[in-house]
Amino acid sequence: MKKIWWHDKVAYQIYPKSFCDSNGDGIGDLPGIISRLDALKELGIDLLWLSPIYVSPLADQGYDIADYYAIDPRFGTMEDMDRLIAEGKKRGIGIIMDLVVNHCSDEHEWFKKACEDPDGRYGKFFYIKKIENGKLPTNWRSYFGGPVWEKLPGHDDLVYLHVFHKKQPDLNWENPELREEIYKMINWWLDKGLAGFRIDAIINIKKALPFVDYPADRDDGLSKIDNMLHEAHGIGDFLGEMRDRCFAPHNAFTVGEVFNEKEEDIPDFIGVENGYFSSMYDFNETIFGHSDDGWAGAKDCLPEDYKACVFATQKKVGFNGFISNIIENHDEPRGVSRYIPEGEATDAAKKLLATEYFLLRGLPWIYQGQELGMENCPVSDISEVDDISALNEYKVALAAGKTKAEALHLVGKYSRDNARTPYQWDASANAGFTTGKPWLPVNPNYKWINRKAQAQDPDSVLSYYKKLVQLRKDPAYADALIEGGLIPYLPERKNVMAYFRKGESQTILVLGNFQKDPQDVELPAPVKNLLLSNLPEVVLEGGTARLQGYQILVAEL
Ligand code: TEU
Ligand code: CA
Repeated sequence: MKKIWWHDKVAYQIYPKSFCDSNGDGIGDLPGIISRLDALKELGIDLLWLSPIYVSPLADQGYDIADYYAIDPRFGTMEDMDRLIAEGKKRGIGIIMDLVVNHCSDEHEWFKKACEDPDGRYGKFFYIKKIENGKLPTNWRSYFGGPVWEKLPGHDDLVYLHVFHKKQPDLNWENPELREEIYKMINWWLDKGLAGFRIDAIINIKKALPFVDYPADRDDGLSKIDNMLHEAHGIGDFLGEMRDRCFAPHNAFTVGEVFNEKEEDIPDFIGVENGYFSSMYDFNETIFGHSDDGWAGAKDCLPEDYKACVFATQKKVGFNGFISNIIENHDEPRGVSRYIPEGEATDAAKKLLATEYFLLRGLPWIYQGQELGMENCPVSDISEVDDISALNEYKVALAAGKTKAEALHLVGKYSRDNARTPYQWDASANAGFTTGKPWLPVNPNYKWINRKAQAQDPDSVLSYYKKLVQLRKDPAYADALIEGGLIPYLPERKNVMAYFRKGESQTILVLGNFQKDPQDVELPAPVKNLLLSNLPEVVLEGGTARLQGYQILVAEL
């Protein structure tokens, strides 16, 4: 198979606002990131995705862009950005930016001009409709709650579409003039030396036409966006055009944030030959347990559920491309707090989870702080919560009959703030993130979960991640661990999560006991070479692995 340059890489996501603050204003920034590049290189990072840092009112923390060609002063300057790209290149780290083109900010000049002249060129960059007989054009529900239609400022008879926040008006991708503006911007950034893009919420750019209502799924009479997306066809026309006009000519790496994909589309999305994107994220375990009733109806993702979700994606994708594997990102709670049963998130369990996802077939992504085993942050009052999605879900939970305490517990469990508390660098004030007042409080556990303490501890979660990265990058095992296939082993065994990585001439077994109680597991073949374990003692007796609680081993057979 043709070797693809990024297949043996390791990727990392930074949420700039919470990573490292260089000037004491409590907000992470580009100079702060540059100052920490050596730490990322030491971890073994090759690709670095930054969540948005463009000019923005931060209504959705930067996913509401008011100027695609400028860096928001709170994060730094374009010179800082150019320096980051250059310093990254020196260290062999490619910089990936966030491409947010399903919508822009209502403070973007395009939208301001649309308000001045809804029938003019810029009015056609958006979905602006007349209110007929006092009824909104459709009954779709925004991802952040409420109707997707908002009065167009200055026009009582007109509304505009926003599938996310009302400060995020959707861009009309049916309009070729809008698409030309988007492609021009993408190419401008790629010409500056970016390695590529993570592509935000991209499945939403193709709406089912004509706009109609869908069956209400709650007593607010609204219908979740997924119901409309299910009827939307033809997104490939836009994605193929964007690839051909922008990504392919620059040989750019792209990874799609794709929810609600249609299974038959996957070969077109990330097929090795000419997919619309280089890769896309596996969100199967991320969306497990979601309910039409919001967080009030959500189900926990237990080890057996996690295993089933991960293996289902591996089976679905197979050799049809190279999926991107995560346990968390800036939109999700911390992985170790979500996929390890409550109260059992020991270092051993965190290392087991790390091993299980990191050695899957695909590109592994580490989200900032995940390499330290950072955990969810307790919430004692709704006034502490920043995340607009969590604030909406709190209201939905109350409306569903939950008490304030129950609704707050759900926020603590699922809020995106869990991933957005400042990076825990050391045990000094504010975990070394800032000398000022952090924009979001630091998790109080920074005193014992922090990078400085772990860097000096050979048994720390951080030291273990470094071993995982080194193993995955060891050319001796690339045959199995990079291009090899994945075959589940004993999938029916409760709380055993095990799989083969099978190359042309090499087989590696990943064998994990995903529970706190010990259990014996028969080995499929003699162990030729024990490559890694998360516990110091590995007991293999006559073809049986006697695994302790949350013990995992990686062995060449
Ligand atoms: O998220 C897209 C998205 O649909 C899901 O992440 C989810 O619906 C959302 O996080 C609400 O919980 C992307 C970005 O990752 C997210 O941070 C932005 O809020 C969103 O798009 C809008 O740009
Ligand atoms: Ca700052």
